[in-house]
Parts: sequence; C-alpha cells; structure tokens
Amino acid sequence: MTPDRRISALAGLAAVAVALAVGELLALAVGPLSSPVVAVGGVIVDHVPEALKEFAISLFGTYDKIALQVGTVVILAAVGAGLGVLAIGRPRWAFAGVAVFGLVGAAAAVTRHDADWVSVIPSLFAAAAGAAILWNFRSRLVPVESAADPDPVPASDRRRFLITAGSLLGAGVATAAFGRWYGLRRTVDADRAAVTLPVPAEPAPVLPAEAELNIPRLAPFVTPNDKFYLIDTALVVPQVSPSQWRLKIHGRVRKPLTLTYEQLLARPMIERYVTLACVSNEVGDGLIGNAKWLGVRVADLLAEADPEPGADQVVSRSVDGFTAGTPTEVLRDGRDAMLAVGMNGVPLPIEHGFPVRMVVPGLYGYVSATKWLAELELTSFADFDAYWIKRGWAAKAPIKLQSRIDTPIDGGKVSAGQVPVAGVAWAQHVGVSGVEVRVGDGAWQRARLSTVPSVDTWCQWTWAWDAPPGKHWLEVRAYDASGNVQTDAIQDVLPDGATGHHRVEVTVT
Ligand SMILES: Nc1nc2c(c(=O)[nH]1)N[C@H]1C(S)=C(S)[C@@H](COP(=O)(O)O)O[C@H]1N2
Ligand SMILES: [Mo]
Repeated sequence: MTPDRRISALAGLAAVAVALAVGELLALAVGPLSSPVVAVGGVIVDHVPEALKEFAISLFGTYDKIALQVGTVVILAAVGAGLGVLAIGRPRWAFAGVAVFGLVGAAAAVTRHDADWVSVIPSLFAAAAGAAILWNFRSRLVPVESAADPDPVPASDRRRFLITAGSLLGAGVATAAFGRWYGLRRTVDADRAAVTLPVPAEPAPVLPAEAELNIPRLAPFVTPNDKFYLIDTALVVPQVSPSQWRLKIHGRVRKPLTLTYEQLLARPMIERYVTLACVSNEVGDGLIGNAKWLGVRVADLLAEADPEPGADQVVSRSVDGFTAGTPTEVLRDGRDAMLAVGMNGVPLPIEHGFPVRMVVPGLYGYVSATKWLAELELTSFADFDAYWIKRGWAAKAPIKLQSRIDTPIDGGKVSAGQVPVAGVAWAQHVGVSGVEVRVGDGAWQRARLSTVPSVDTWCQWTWAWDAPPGKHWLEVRAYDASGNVQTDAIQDVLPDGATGHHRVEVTVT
C-alpha cells in the first residue's frame, strides 16, 4: 500500500522549489554565474550544437535565453515530481538522483569564467535542502503505510500534508523568484548615471539633412539605443563598475599596459557613426544597427603596447570570458577602430557593454565588437581560436555587401499608383555606390541614395514605383564603392555571413 502518488509528487515539487530558492539566495552572495540554473544554462549555451541554437533563435528570437531558463526549471520540476514519487518506494534512488543534480549544478558552476571553489556552494546546498525536504516528507508519509488503515493516507493527515507541501512550494517559488529578481537588478545603473562623457577631440560630422529620407517604416539613419539589436552569450548581463574596470593589454607586446576607466576617459576621443552588423543576420533581417560611438582609437593603444612581429591577432576578452579575434593589421590600418564608451551621446547602455566595448568598422560583431571589455591579448591566429571560431565560424569575417527592403513589407498590401519603395544598404568600410530595384523579372531601376557621413555606415535608398494592380515581387541589390555588385547566390549565415538578394511579395489593389 503506497501513499497517494500525487501527494508524493507534490512533495517532490516542494523540494525542487526550496532547492531553487536556496540556490538563488546563495548565488546572491557567491556570484550570479554560480546559480545552478544560470550555470547549467551557461554550459548549454556554450556547448549546444549550432543547428539547435539557430532553431531556438528562430523559435524564440531574442527571448531564447529566457526560454532556456524556463525550460531548465520545467525539466527540474518534472524530475523533482518523479523523485518525490520515487522517494517513497525507492528512497536510495531518489536521494542518489538529488545528489546527481547537485553535482551537475556544481560541475557546471566551476566551469564558468572566473569560477573558484565557492562557486559549487549554491548547487550543493540547493541539493542538500531538496534532500532534506524530501526526507522530511518521506518520514511523514511512510509510517502511514504500515498502519492498518485501508486508506493510504488518512484524510486529516492528507490535508495537513497538502497544506505544508503547498506552502513550501509557494514560499520556495516566491523566494527563488525574489532571489533572481534581486540578482538581476542593474547594480551599476547608478555608476552609469554618474559618468560624464568627455568632449571628443574629433567630433562626428554634423549630419546633412539628406542623411534621412524620412519615409514611413524605413529604418532611421541612427538606430535609437533601445531599438538597437542585442546579441551575446551572457545569461545575466555583466555589471561592471567603472571604478573596478581595468583594461589589460598584454600577450605578445613589448610594453604591456593596464588602464583604468579614468585614464581611458582622459585620452583623446573620436566620435564616429559606425554601422554594426551580426554575422547571424539572415538576408532581409534586423541584426544590424547604426550608432554614433565615442571612444579611444585602438591603434593608439596598440602603438603604445608595441606588438611583437607575428602577433597577427588581437583577442579582445570580456569580463565573462567571451572572446573575439581581430586581425592586428585591420586595427592599425587607419580605420576608426575604437574602444567605445559612448553610444548616441550617452554612456554605453549596460546591455551594449558598459563601461567599455570595442567597435571596428567593417567587421562582423563576433570578430570585433566585444562588450564588457576586460583585456586585449596580442597573439596569432595560428595559436588561438576565439569563442565562435571554436564553434565553426570563420576566423576572418569582413561584413558582406547587402541591402534590405523596409517598405513595403513582405506580404503587405498597397494601393495602385505611386508607392515609395525604400530600405537600407551597407558595405562597411568600402561604401555603397548604388542601389537597384526591380519588379519581378523587369529591368533593374536605379534608386536614390541618402547622403552619409562616411563609408562606415549604411545608407538609405528609395525608388518611386508606379504600382499596377496584382501580386508582385520586389527585389533589391547594391553596388559597393569598388564597383562590385551584390551577389544573388544564396548562402547561409554559417560560416561567414549570408548572401543573396532580399525580395518581398506585395499585393497591389
Ligand atoms: N562580451 C560579449 N561581447 C560580444 C558578444 C558576446 O556574446 N559577448 N557578441 C558579439 C556579437 S556576435 C555581436 S553581433 C555584437 C552585438 O552587439 P550589440 O549586442 O551591442 O548589438 O556584440 C559582440 N560582442
Ligand atoms: Mo553577432
């Protein structure tokens, strides 16, 4: 005769909730990456196969990380309910299961960047708390079994039991949620608000009125910070206080140096419009944005550190261990590669890398745009593969010539007559010299381009379409300033960026 399975499953759920609560609370003291859920999630992010990752991103978009954590908790809850049932009949197996979970969490936590032995504490204590709860419930449930009562659990005991388990479950969930919320508070908000950005020695050019074509639904020339795409591997956004921030320039250099935030701000600053792009951007998508960045030239810092011959790669490393590898040559070829502290006139937003990130015109973000920057290490491409290179992406990745139709939208309906077709085109550090549009298999038509301050940004384009009724395909292609035309050959984002023409289908009525 066994106690009601639903009751033991509830006990298991309560044990999981209390375990998560203990884990989250201890992670507040030990560090955010030691939370069992964050640690296991981080290992999954770092090791999940590319195909599955792309599938998750296509399914959940930028909510993929929240989805991962919710998924982890759901699985934990399901397993916890199972262990609760198991604890009645096969306690050894149940407690072994709890121990395995604790060890998996602890093992995940020690592999995280900058982890040490205390990182195992939240997971181990979480498992211990879960085990204690299970043990307590078991000792309350099992004696019932030996009683001669035909009902497995007497009604009064059952009620008391439900109340206890239910309250523990509720309290555990509430505490875990509180711990999570408290841990995610943006602790450097105040530090960021206290930053006064220096006046640039070389300000950005004043934008001509023609930089903006002012067409509804067309991406604005400057992407507002809160609309700027976000891509990174961080499950919790690193909180780096400027007073703690240090930049180490080291490795194969003759004069290693370390800079504080104050020392960085005291250097001559440049201010430039640069369009950042992600290699994972599918043709026609929005993982691209343009901002006015304020920062210090990387070339000046490298000149001071004096790289040794053969150090052909600069590895920028973030506080959370992410790395990007940039050709030393590119950083020193005169382009406006910078360590940025400002974005569109304000200190870098925390999720965009506060206090300091790298920005390199012409290269995809994964090989250049390290956020929450901590060090620049001079090495060679032969000696070191950065984060995404280990996962199959190309080591050298200049941004490809591309163009996009913003309006009309794909699948949209417009009325016959004059329809403005418009979008953006980019060929960072080369420049866009022309854009053409065609309807179906018709002749390519020259579009009008906006005026841009440099070759490092995208430009807007527009073409006036005299739209006849019916269903039509619109297609765009760009030319770069070296005279190359954008290829129509379709290539996937892996390993070095998508190619192909953006096409939209429009119904004209
Ligand atoms: N620390 C850190 N920096 C990072 C990344 C990351 O995962 N971690 N991702 C890179 C990638 S792939 C891109 S495309 C850009 C995106 O910058 P954004 O989020 O400010 O748009 O950041 C780069 N810098
Ligand atoms: Mo990216």
